[in-house]
Amino acid sequence: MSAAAQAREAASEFNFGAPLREVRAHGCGLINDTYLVTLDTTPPRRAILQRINSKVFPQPQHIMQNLRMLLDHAQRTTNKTSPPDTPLRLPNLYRAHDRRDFVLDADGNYWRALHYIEDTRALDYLANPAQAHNIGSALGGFHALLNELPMHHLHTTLPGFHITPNYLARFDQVSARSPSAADAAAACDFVAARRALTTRLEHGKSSGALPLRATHGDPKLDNFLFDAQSDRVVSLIDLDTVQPGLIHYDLGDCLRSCCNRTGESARDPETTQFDLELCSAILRGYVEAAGGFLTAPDFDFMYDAIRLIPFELGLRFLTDHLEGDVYFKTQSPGQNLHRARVQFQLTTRIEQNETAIRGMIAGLR
Ligand code: GN1
Ligand code: MG
Repeated sequence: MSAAAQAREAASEFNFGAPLREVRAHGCGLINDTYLVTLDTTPPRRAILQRINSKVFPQPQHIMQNLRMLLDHAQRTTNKTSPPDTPLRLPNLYRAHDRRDFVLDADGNYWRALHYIEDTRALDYLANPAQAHNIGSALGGFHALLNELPMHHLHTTLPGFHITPNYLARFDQVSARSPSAADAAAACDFVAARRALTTRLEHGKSSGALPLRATHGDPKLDNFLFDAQSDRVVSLIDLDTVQPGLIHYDLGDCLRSCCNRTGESARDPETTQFDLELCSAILRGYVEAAGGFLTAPDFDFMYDAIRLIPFELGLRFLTDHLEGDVYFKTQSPGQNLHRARVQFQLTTRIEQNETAIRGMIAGLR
Protein backbone atom coordinates (compact mmCIF):
# COMPACT_ATOMS: atom_id res chain seq x y z
CA MET A 1 0.00 0.00 0.00
CA SER A 2 1.32 3.49 -0.80
CA ALA A 3 2.13 5.89 2.04
CA ALA A 4 -0.81 8.07 1.01
CA ALA A 5 -3.22 5.12 1.08
CA GLN A 6 -1.93 4.05 4.51
CA ALA A 7 -2.50 7.56 5.83
CA ARG A 8 -6.02 7.63 4.42
CA GLU A 9 -6.78 4.27 5.99
CA ALA A 10 -5.44 5.40 9.38
CA ALA A 11 -7.44 8.64 9.12
CA SER A 12 -10.64 6.65 8.58
CA GLU A 13 -10.15 5.07 12.04
CA PHE A 14 -10.49 8.41 13.85
CA ASN A 15 -13.66 10.02 15.01
CA PHE A 16 -13.41 13.44 13.33
CA GLY A 17 -17.15 13.96 13.46
CA ALA A 18 -17.26 14.56 9.68
CA PRO A 19 -16.36 12.62 6.53
CA LEU A 20 -12.83 12.87 5.12
CA ARG A 21 -12.32 15.03 2.07
CA GLU A 22 -8.55 14.88 1.60
CA VAL A 23 -5.40 13.58 3.34
CA ARG A 24 -2.08 14.91 2.12
CA ALA A 25 1.56 15.12 3.26
CA HIS A 26 2.31 18.17 5.40
CA GLY A 27 5.20 20.00 7.09
CA CYS A 28 8.92 19.34 7.21
CA GLY A 29 9.62 17.37 10.40
CA LEU A 30 12.71 15.19 10.26
CA ILE A 31 11.32 12.27 12.28
CA ASN A 32 7.55 11.57 12.13
CA ASP A 33 5.32 11.51 9.02
CA THR A 34 2.74 14.29 9.12
CA TYR A 35 -0.45 14.69 7.07
CA LEU A 36 -3.04 17.41 6.76
CA VAL A 37 -6.56 16.06 6.88
CA THR A 38 -9.35 18.13 5.34
CA LEU A 39 -12.87 17.26 6.47
CA ASP A 40 -16.03 17.59 4.47
CA THR A 41 -17.64 20.45 6.36
CA THR A 42 -18.56 24.01 5.36
CA PRO A 43 -16.19 25.72 5.69
CA PRO A 44 -13.74 22.76 5.48
CA ARG A 45 -12.32 21.86 8.90
CA ARG A 46 -8.73 20.66 9.12
CA ALA A 47 -6.85 18.22 11.37
CA ILE A 48 -3.31 16.88 11.67
CA LEU A 49 -2.56 13.18 11.33
CA GLN A 50 0.81 11.74 12.28
CA ARG A 51 2.54 8.40 12.13
CA ILE A 52 4.98 8.20 15.03
CA ASN A 53 8.43 7.02 14.00
CA SER A 54 8.82 3.79 15.95
CA LYS A 55 12.49 3.41 14.98
CA VAL A 56 13.14 6.60 16.96
CA PHE A 57 10.55 6.30 19.74
CA PRO A 58 10.75 2.85 21.35
CA GLN A 59 7.35 3.06 23.09
CA PRO A 60 4.93 5.35 21.22
CA GLN A 61 2.20 4.60 23.77
CA HIS A 62 4.30 6.50 26.32
CA ILE A 63 4.18 9.59 24.10
CA MET A 64 0.42 9.31 24.03
CA GLN A 65 0.17 8.89 27.81
CA ASN A 66 2.39 11.92 28.44
CA LEU A 67 0.39 13.95 25.95
CA ARG A 68 -2.93 13.02 27.53
CA MET A 69 -1.63 13.96 30.99
CA LEU A 70 -0.24 17.27 29.74
CA LEU A 71 -3.44 18.19 27.86
CA ASP A 72 -5.60 17.41 30.90
CA HIS A 73 -3.32 19.48 33.09
CA ALA A 74 -3.31 22.41 30.63
CA GLN A 75 -7.10 22.23 30.48
CA ARG A 76 -7.40 22.50 34.27
CA THR A 77 -4.96 25.43 34.27
CA THR A 78 -6.85 27.21 31.49
CA ASN A 79 -10.06 26.95 33.47
CA LYS A 80 -8.38 28.73 36.36
CA THR A 81 -6.63 31.40 34.30
CA SER A 82 -8.37 34.69 33.84
CA PRO A 83 -7.71 37.18 31.04
CA PRO A 84 -5.35 38.83 30.17
CA ASP A 85 -3.05 35.83 30.90
CA THR A 86 -3.97 33.94 27.75
CA PRO A 87 -2.39 30.53 28.14
CA LEU A 88 -0.80 28.63 25.26
CA ARG A 89 -3.23 26.58 23.19
CA LEU A 90 -2.01 23.01 22.94
CA PRO A 91 -3.21 20.73 20.13
CA ASN A 92 -5.96 18.48 21.46
CA LEU A 93 -6.28 14.82 20.46
CA TYR A 94 -9.07 13.26 18.46
CA ARG A 95 -10.17 9.88 19.74
CA ALA A 96 -10.31 6.83 17.51
CA HIS A 97 -13.62 5.03 16.95
CA ASP A 98 -12.61 2.66 19.76
CA ARG A 99 -12.12 5.72 22.07
CA ARG A 100 -8.36 5.28 22.25
CA ASP A 101 -6.00 8.22 21.68
CA PHE A 102 -4.24 6.42 18.83
CA VAL A 103 -4.69 3.90 16.04
CA LEU A 104 -2.38 0.94 15.62
CA ASP A 105 -2.10 -0.19 11.97
CA ALA A 106 -1.45 -3.69 10.60
CA ASP A 107 2.32 -3.00 10.52
CA GLY A 108 2.36 -2.01 14.21
CA ASN A 109 2.65 1.75 13.52
CA TYR A 110 1.05 4.24 15.91
CA TRP A 111 -1.04 7.01 14.38
CA ARG A 112 -2.58 9.95 16.19
CA ALA A 113 -4.80 12.82 15.12
CA LEU A 114 -4.59 16.34 16.50
CA HIS A 115 -6.74 19.41 16.29
CA TYR A 116 -5.45 21.94 13.78
CA ILE A 117 -4.78 25.25 15.49
CA GLU A 118 -6.47 27.70 13.14
CA ASP A 119 -5.63 31.38 12.60
CA THR A 120 -1.96 30.81 13.23
CA ARG A 121 1.24 30.90 11.21
CA ALA A 122 4.71 29.39 11.57
CA LEU A 123 7.64 31.67 10.76
CA ASP A 124 10.68 30.77 8.66
CA TYR A 125 12.74 33.24 10.64
CA LEU A 126 12.17 35.85 13.33
CA ALA A 127 11.69 39.29 11.86
CA ASN A 128 11.97 41.42 15.01
CA PRO A 129 12.84 41.38 18.72
CA ALA A 130 9.15 41.56 19.72
CA GLN A 131 8.58 38.14 18.14
CA ALA A 132 11.71 36.87 19.88
CA HIS A 133 10.56 38.18 23.23
CA ASN A 134 7.23 36.42 22.76
CA ILE A 135 8.97 33.15 21.92
CA GLY A 136 10.98 33.42 25.14
CA SER A 137 7.85 34.12 27.21
CA ALA A 138 6.05 31.21 25.58
CA LEU A 139 8.86 28.81 26.43
CA GLY A 140 9.11 30.17 29.97
CA GLY A 141 5.34 29.90 30.39
CA PHE A 142 5.39 26.34 29.06
CA HIS A 143 8.11 25.39 31.56
CA ALA A 144 6.11 26.99 34.34
CA LEU A 145 3.10 24.90 33.28
CA LEU A 146 5.18 21.71 33.12
CA ASN A 147 6.69 22.52 36.49
CA GLU A 148 3.31 21.90 38.11
CA LEU A 149 3.12 18.35 36.78
CA PRO A 150 4.18 15.48 39.03
CA MET A 151 7.32 14.65 37.10
CA HIS A 152 7.51 11.04 38.20
CA HIS A 153 4.31 10.45 36.19
CA LEU A 154 6.03 11.49 32.96
CA HIS A 155 7.55 8.77 30.82
CA THR A 156 10.91 9.18 29.15
CA THR A 157 9.77 8.87 25.55
CA LEU A 158 13.22 9.11 23.98
CA PRO A 159 15.91 7.58 26.21
CA GLY A 160 19.30 9.28 25.88
CA PHE A 161 17.86 12.40 24.22
CA HIS A 162 20.25 15.36 24.71
CA ILE A 163 22.76 13.27 26.68
CA THR A 164 25.69 14.70 24.71
CA PRO A 165 28.40 12.26 25.90
CA ASN A 166 26.31 9.38 24.53
CA TYR A 167 26.11 11.07 21.12
CA LEU A 168 29.90 11.48 21.23
CA ALA A 169 30.36 7.80 22.08
CA ARG A 170 28.13 6.87 19.16
CA PHE A 171 30.10 9.19 16.87
CA ASP A 172 33.34 7.50 17.98
CA GLN A 173 31.94 4.06 17.19
CA VAL A 174 30.62 5.07 13.80
CA SER A 175 33.69 7.05 12.72
CA ALA A 176 35.98 4.16 13.74
CA ARG A 177 34.04 1.96 11.30
CA SER A 178 34.16 4.43 8.39
CA PRO A 179 37.50 6.26 8.61
CA SER A 180 37.70 7.05 4.90
CA ALA A 181 35.18 9.90 4.89
CA ALA A 182 37.41 12.62 3.42
CA ASP A 183 34.52 15.03 2.79
CA ALA A 184 33.67 14.97 6.48
CA ALA A 185 37.24 15.42 7.75
CA ALA A 186 36.91 19.09 8.75
CA ALA A 187 33.65 18.41 10.57
CA CYS A 188 35.28 15.48 12.42
CA ASP A 189 38.16 17.77 13.42
CA PHE A 190 35.64 20.30 14.72
CA VAL A 191 34.22 17.61 17.01
CA ALA A 192 37.69 16.46 18.11
CA ALA A 193 38.55 19.99 19.26
CA ARG A 194 35.43 20.21 21.45
CA ARG A 195 35.24 16.82 23.13
CA ALA A 196 35.64 18.35 26.58
CA LEU A 197 32.47 20.41 26.09
CA THR A 198 30.19 17.42 25.90
CA THR A 199 30.11 16.62 29.62
CA ARG A 200 29.25 20.14 30.89
CA LEU A 201 25.52 19.76 31.37
CA GLU A 202 25.82 16.15 32.48
CA HIS A 203 28.18 17.30 35.25
CA GLY A 204 25.68 19.96 36.24
CA LYS A 205 23.10 17.22 36.56
CA SER A 206 25.19 14.61 38.37
CA SER A 207 26.61 17.17 40.83
CA GLY A 208 23.05 18.10 41.80
CA ALA A 209 23.44 21.71 40.62
CA LEU A 210 20.80 21.27 37.91
CA PRO A 211 17.57 19.44 38.77
CA LEU A 212 15.63 17.26 36.39
CA ARG A 213 12.48 19.03 35.26
CA ALA A 214 9.88 18.38 32.62
CA THR A 215 11.02 19.76 29.26
CA HIS A 216 9.63 20.15 25.74
CA GLY A 217 12.66 18.60 24.04
CA ASP A 218 12.31 20.29 20.65
CA PRO A 219 11.34 23.98 20.99
CA LYS A 220 12.62 25.03 17.59
CA LEU A 221 11.10 27.96 15.73
CA ASP A 222 8.78 25.81 13.56
CA ASN A 223 7.12 24.47 16.68
CA PHE A 224 5.91 27.88 17.90
CA LEU A 225 2.72 29.05 16.23
CA PHE A 226 2.12 32.79 15.99
CA ASP A 227 -1.23 34.49 15.77
CA ALA A 228 -2.05 35.00 12.08
CA GLN A 229 -2.49 38.77 12.56
CA SER A 230 0.08 39.69 15.20
CA ASP A 231 3.43 38.83 16.77
CA ARG A 232 1.79 36.95 19.65
CA VAL A 233 2.79 33.29 20.16
CA VAL A 234 -0.39 31.27 20.67
CA SER A 235 0.78 27.67 20.62
CA LEU A 236 3.71 25.34 21.10
CA ILE A 237 3.36 22.07 19.22
CA ASP A 238 5.33 18.82 18.68
CA LEU A 239 4.96 17.46 22.19
CA ASP A 240 6.50 14.00 21.57
CA THR A 241 9.63 14.65 23.53
CA VAL A 242 8.01 16.21 26.59
CA GLN A 243 9.94 14.26 29.21
CA PRO A 244 12.21 14.74 32.23
CA GLY A 245 15.41 16.58 31.31
CA LEU A 246 17.14 19.92 31.81
CA ILE A 247 15.43 23.18 30.94
CA HIS A 248 18.85 24.05 29.51
CA TYR A 249 18.25 21.66 26.61
CA ASP A 250 15.18 23.66 25.69
CA LEU A 251 16.71 27.05 26.14
CA GLY A 252 19.77 26.04 24.11
CA ASP A 253 17.64 24.48 21.39
CA CYS A 254 15.29 27.42 21.15
CA LEU A 255 18.14 29.92 20.78
CA ARG A 256 19.96 27.62 18.34
CA SER A 257 16.97 27.63 16.09
CA CYS A 258 15.58 31.14 16.55
CA CYS A 259 18.81 33.15 16.46
CA ASN A 260 19.95 31.53 13.21
CA ARG A 261 17.97 33.50 10.68
CA THR A 262 19.22 31.56 7.65
CA GLY A 263 17.92 28.28 9.05
CA GLU A 264 19.17 24.71 9.36
CA SER A 265 19.92 24.32 5.68
CA ALA A 266 21.49 27.63 4.62
CA ARG A 267 22.94 27.23 1.14
CA ASP A 268 26.38 28.33 2.32
CA PRO A 269 26.99 27.13 5.93
CA GLU A 270 29.73 29.77 6.29
CA THR A 271 27.15 32.56 6.21
CA THR A 272 25.36 31.26 9.32
CA GLN A 273 25.17 33.89 12.08
CA PHE A 274 23.94 33.95 15.67
CA ASP A 275 21.76 37.03 16.13
CA LEU A 276 22.55 38.67 19.47
CA GLU A 277 19.60 41.02 19.48
CA LEU A 278 17.16 38.13 19.09
CA CYS A 279 19.07 36.15 21.72
CA SER A 280 18.78 38.96 24.22
CA ALA A 281 15.03 39.34 23.59
CA ILE A 282 14.36 35.60 23.93
CA LEU A 283 16.37 35.33 27.14
CA ARG A 284 14.56 38.32 28.61
CA GLY A 285 11.14 36.93 27.70
CA TYR A 286 12.10 33.53 29.07
CA VAL A 287 13.39 34.77 32.40
CA GLU A 288 10.38 37.06 32.90
CA ALA A 289 8.00 34.14 32.39
CA ALA A 290 9.98 31.37 34.10
CA GLY A 291 11.85 33.54 36.60
CA GLY A 292 10.04 32.14 39.61
CA PHE A 293 11.74 28.78 39.55
CA LEU A 294 15.17 29.65 38.14
CA THR A 295 18.08 29.17 40.55
CA ALA A 296 21.59 30.67 40.54
CA PRO A 297 23.10 27.45 39.04
CA ASP A 298 20.44 27.60 36.30
CA PHE A 299 21.97 30.91 35.24
CA ASP A 300 25.53 29.60 35.71
CA PHE A 301 24.99 26.90 33.08
CA MET A 302 23.06 28.97 30.52
CA TYR A 303 25.97 29.95 28.34
CA ASP A 304 27.25 26.36 28.28
CA ALA A 305 23.85 25.18 27.11
CA ILE A 306 23.60 27.82 24.39
CA ARG A 307 26.92 26.65 22.99
CA LEU A 308 26.39 22.93 23.58
CA ILE A 309 23.03 22.27 21.92
CA PRO A 310 23.99 23.46 18.40
CA PHE A 311 27.22 21.53 18.73
CA GLU A 312 25.27 18.45 19.82
CA LEU A 313 22.84 18.70 16.89
CA GLY A 314 25.79 19.09 14.50
CA LEU A 315 27.33 15.98 16.05
CA ARG A 316 24.05 14.07 15.62
CA PHE A 317 23.76 15.16 11.96
CA LEU A 318 27.40 14.27 11.30
CA THR A 319 27.06 10.84 12.90
CA ASP A 320 23.95 10.17 10.86
CA HIS A 321 25.81 11.17 7.70
CA LEU A 322 28.66 8.76 8.52
CA GLU A 323 26.13 6.07 9.32
CA GLY A 324 24.30 6.43 5.99
CA ASP A 325 21.34 8.69 6.93
CA VAL A 326 19.42 6.26 9.10
CA TYR A 327 17.86 8.71 11.60
CA PHE A 328 17.06 12.12 10.10
CA LYS A 329 15.04 12.19 6.89
CA THR A 330 17.03 13.41 3.88
CA GLN A 331 16.18 14.33 0.31
CA SER A 332 19.72 14.09 -1.11
CA PRO A 333 23.06 12.47 -0.23
CA GLY A 334 25.34 14.69 1.85
CA GLN A 335 22.40 16.64 3.31
CA ASN A 336 23.15 15.61 6.89
CA LEU A 337 26.80 16.62 6.48
CA HIS A 338 25.64 19.99 5.19
CA ARG A 339 23.27 20.35 8.16
CA ALA A 340 26.17 19.49 10.50
CA ARG A 341 28.31 22.24 8.96
CA VAL A 342 25.55 24.80 9.57
CA GLN A 343 25.31 23.83 13.24
CA PHE A 344 29.09 23.89 13.67
CA GLN A 345 29.29 27.34 12.11
CA LEU A 346 26.58 28.48 14.50
CA THR A 347 28.60 27.04 17.41
CA THR A 348 31.62 29.02 16.22
CA ARG A 349 29.58 32.24 16.08
CA ILE A 350 28.34 31.62 19.62
CA GLU A 351 31.91 31.04 20.81
CA GLN A 352 32.99 34.30 19.14
CA ASN A 353 30.25 36.12 21.05
CA GLU A 354 30.79 34.44 24.40
CA THR A 355 31.48 37.67 26.30
CA ALA A 356 28.37 39.39 24.97
CA ILE A 357 26.13 36.39 25.69
CA ARG A 358 27.51 35.93 29.20
CA GLY A 359 26.90 39.66 29.74
CA MET A 360 23.25 39.31 28.77
CA ILE A 361 22.79 36.39 31.14
CA ALA A 362 24.46 38.28 33.98
CA GLY A 363 22.10 41.19 33.39
CA LEU A 364 19.09 38.92 33.90
CA ARG A 365 20.02 37.41 37.25
C1 GN1 B 1 14.18 16.60 14.82
O1 GN1 B 1 11.43 15.88 13.58
P1 GN1 B 1 11.66 17.25 14.08
O2 GN1 B 1 12.04 18.13 12.96
O3 GN1 B 1 10.54 17.76 14.93
C2 GN1 B 1 14.85 16.14 16.11
C3 GN1 B 1 15.30 17.33 16.95
C4 GN1 B 1 16.18 18.25 16.11
C5 GN1 B 1 15.42 18.67 14.86
C6 GN1 B 1 16.28 19.51 13.95
C7 GN1 B 1 13.21 13.38 18.08
O4 GN1 B 1 12.93 17.19 15.11
O5 GN1 B 1 16.04 16.87 18.07
O6 GN1 B 1 16.57 19.38 16.84
O7 GN1 B 1 15.00 17.49 14.12
N1 GN1 B 1 13.91 15.33 16.90
C8 GN1 B 1 14.27 14.12 17.37
O8 GN1 B 1 15.50 20.07 12.96
O9 GN1 B 1 15.38 13.63 17.22
MG1 MG C 1 10.24 17.33 16.87
